[in-house]
Amino acid sequence: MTDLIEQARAILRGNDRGGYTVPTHRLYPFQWNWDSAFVAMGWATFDEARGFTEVERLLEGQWDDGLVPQIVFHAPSDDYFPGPAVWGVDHTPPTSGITQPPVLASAVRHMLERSQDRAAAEARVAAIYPRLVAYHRWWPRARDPNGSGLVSTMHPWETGMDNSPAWDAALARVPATTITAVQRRDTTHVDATMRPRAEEYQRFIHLVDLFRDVHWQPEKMLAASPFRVADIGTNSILLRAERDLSVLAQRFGQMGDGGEIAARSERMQSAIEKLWDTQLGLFHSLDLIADSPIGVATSGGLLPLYADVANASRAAAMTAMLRRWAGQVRYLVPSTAPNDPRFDALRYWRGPVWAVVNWMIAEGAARAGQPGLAADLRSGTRDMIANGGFSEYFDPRDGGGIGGEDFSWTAAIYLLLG
Ligand code: 9WN
Repeated sequence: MTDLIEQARAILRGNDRGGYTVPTHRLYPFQWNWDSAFVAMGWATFDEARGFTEVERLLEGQWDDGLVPQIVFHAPSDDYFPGPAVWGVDHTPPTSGITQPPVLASAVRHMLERSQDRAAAEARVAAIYPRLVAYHRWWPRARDPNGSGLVSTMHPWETGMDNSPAWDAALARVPATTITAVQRRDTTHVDATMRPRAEEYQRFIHLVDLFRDVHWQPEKMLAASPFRVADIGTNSILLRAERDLSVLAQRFGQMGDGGEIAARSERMQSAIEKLWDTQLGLFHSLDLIADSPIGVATSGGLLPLYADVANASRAAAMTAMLRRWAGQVRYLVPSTAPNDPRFDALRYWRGPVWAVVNWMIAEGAARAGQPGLAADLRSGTRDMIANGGFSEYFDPRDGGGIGGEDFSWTAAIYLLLG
C-alpha cells in the first residue's frame, strides 16, 4: 500500500466523530450531506461496514417529509456559523433547513456493487432503500411542484458550489440585510481571500432568516424566495442518482417503484437536454426568477456527462473545450472557465479545482466515450493531491492546495481513484 493511501485512510479515521465524518477539523465540525456520500464510498474501499454507517448517520437527520439536510449537527461546536439556533429547525438531531446535491443513492449503489460481504451489504441497503425513495420523492414534490423536470434550488449553499459566479446575478436580488447578526467563523480558520465575501454571507443569511420565518415549508419557501435557480449540477446529480436508485429498486423496491423512477428520470432527461448552450460549449443553469439562462461557463455545466445526458457530439464538444481550458491552466477542472473575467484562481468556487467534481466528470466522460479525458482527469487529480496535499480545493494554475487541510472528501476521492 502506498503512503498516500495510508494517509488518506488516516484522514478519514482522524475526522471520524463516531460513525460520521466531519469534512475537516474545525472549519466544518458537523456532518455534511454530499461530503458524506463521497466519504462513504471512500471508507468502503477499506471498511465496507463503516461506509454504510456514514449513510445511516446522515439519514438520522432526514425529515418526516423526506428532505435529507445539508448539515446534521450531531454534536455542538462553536467553530461554525450558522449553527442550529440560526436555522431554528425542530428536529433531533438538529439540522439545517436546506439540502445539497443528492449523491447519496449513487454512493449506496456504488458500495453495494463493490461489496465483498454481499449479504451484509444487502441487509444494510434493504434498510436504507426506503429512506432514499422518500428523499427522491421529496425533490419533485418540494422543488418541482409543476412538473417541469427541473428541481429548484433556493440557496447557493444547496448547490454545494456556494459562491459560483453563476449565482451572482440571482444572489444580487437578495437583500444584504439580516435579522441574525452574521458572526463568521470560517475566516478565522482559512485566509479570507479563499472564502466568499462579506456581502455574500449577508445575503446567504438573509435567505436563512426568510425561510426560518416560513418554518421551512417548501411551498412557502418557493413563493417567498428571491433566489431560485435550476442548478445544472444539482439536476444532473439527481438524475444520476435516480438512475442508480432504479437499479436498487429492482432488488429492494416495491411494485411500482421502477415505473415511478423511470417517469421522473425521463422528465428530467428531456428537461436537462434543453439546457445545452451552444455558445458556452457546455450546459447552463436557469435563473427561475428572471426566467433566463445563466450564461456562465462553470464546472457544474459539465455534470450532465455524469448523468449520461450528453450525446456523443456534445461529449466531444465538452472534451474539446476542456482541452482549450488546459491550455490556460495547468490543472483541470477549474470551477469557472479560465477565460471568464470572473475567474479567480483562489476564491471559493470561482476558479479552484475540486477533486469531487473531477471524479464525477471523469466517471461521466468514461461512459460517454471519452476515455482519454477520463484518464487525464483521474491522473491530474492524483498528481494534484500528491503535490498539494489532501486540501479542500486546489489552485488550477499550479495545483497548490488551498482552503481547509486534511479534507475528508479529497481523501475519499484519492481512495476511489485507487
Ligand atoms: C456550506 C463542507 C461544505 C461543502 C460545500 C462547500 C462548503 C459550506 C460553507 O463546505 O460549504 O455548506 O460553509 O462554506 O461549498 O460544497 O459541502 O465541505
